[in-house]
Amino acid sequence: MQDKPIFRITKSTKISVLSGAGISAESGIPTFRSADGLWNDANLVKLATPRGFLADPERGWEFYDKRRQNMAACKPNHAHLSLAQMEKDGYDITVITQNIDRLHQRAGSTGVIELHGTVWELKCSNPSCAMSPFENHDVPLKEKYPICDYCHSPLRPNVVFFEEMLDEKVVRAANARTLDTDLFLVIGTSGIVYPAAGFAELAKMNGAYVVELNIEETQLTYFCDETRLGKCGETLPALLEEFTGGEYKFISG
Ligand code: BV8
Repeated sequence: MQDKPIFRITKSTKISVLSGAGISAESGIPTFRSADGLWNDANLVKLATPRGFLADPERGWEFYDKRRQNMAACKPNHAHLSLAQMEKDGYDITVITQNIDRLHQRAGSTGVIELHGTVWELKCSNPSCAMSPFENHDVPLKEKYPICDYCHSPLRPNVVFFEEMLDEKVVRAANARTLDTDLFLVIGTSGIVYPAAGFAELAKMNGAYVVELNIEETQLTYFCDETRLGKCGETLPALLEEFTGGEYKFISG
């Protein structure tokens, strides 16, 4: 049987990545839906909704402060680093991430599209307050739960909670890039959360070659051109070397 022709990456290939919690798993950040996943605890899911967080901001901040402490202690792994090196080596690559940990940026990727915001920015929970989101890297947080200096409402992490719309500009940027992509890599996501998972479907419908990297099959597997099972810290550098015909060599530093 004729082997499937390998996809060939050149410097003009437009590569986009949709990453999920699985890309940060080897860095030590827990995923959401595995056996010990965060979202198995319904009380925690509630805290990741606007109503749930505001009903108990102290509990909400306890949850997010703990995650910030965990993320601060973690480092980018070979999956994040191999994407950042690809960019440094002059390939046209854009990361669209569901993650809020900023490990892609810490690895050196730029122009990362953060679909769900980031836990390293705070914003006022009062939608009509003039205060804009700001960086905050206090680990642990200085107060039990921080209050807005302008309107004294509780501050919250600048992440997209469940039942919240994603930022329109962010969705437009992700859409535009997905529609201008030759190779779409779906890395470490269960493909359950929308609209994020929809970008993989859109890429496929738009004719991109879609490769899924995961440790198990997901609900996106059926339409992917390839699914490569294994830890993405290993499978991703290998795939990039294979698809560039060895032009690109991941240097683990
Ligand atoms: C929206 C930020 C319109 C916060 C997150 C009913 C009511 C309300 C809404 C809905 C509803 N039904 C559906 C919806 C829409 C909802 C949704 O999709 N729900 C799902 C659960 C069904 N979406 C929304 O609410 C979105 N907004 O739709 O607005 C609206 C408005 C009002 C009312 C209705 C709709 C907003 C979604 C954003 C939510 N915020 N996070 C925080 O993190 O605290 S979502 C959360 O899930 C994270 O961002 C996470 O990234 C994301 C997706 O999860 P994954 O990244 O895929 O992680 P997961 O653990 O699931 O999978 C990890 C994968 O990695 C696994 O496959 C595993 O096998 C693999 N893996 C593990 N290790 C490795 C690996 N792979 C490779 N290598 C390894 N080493």
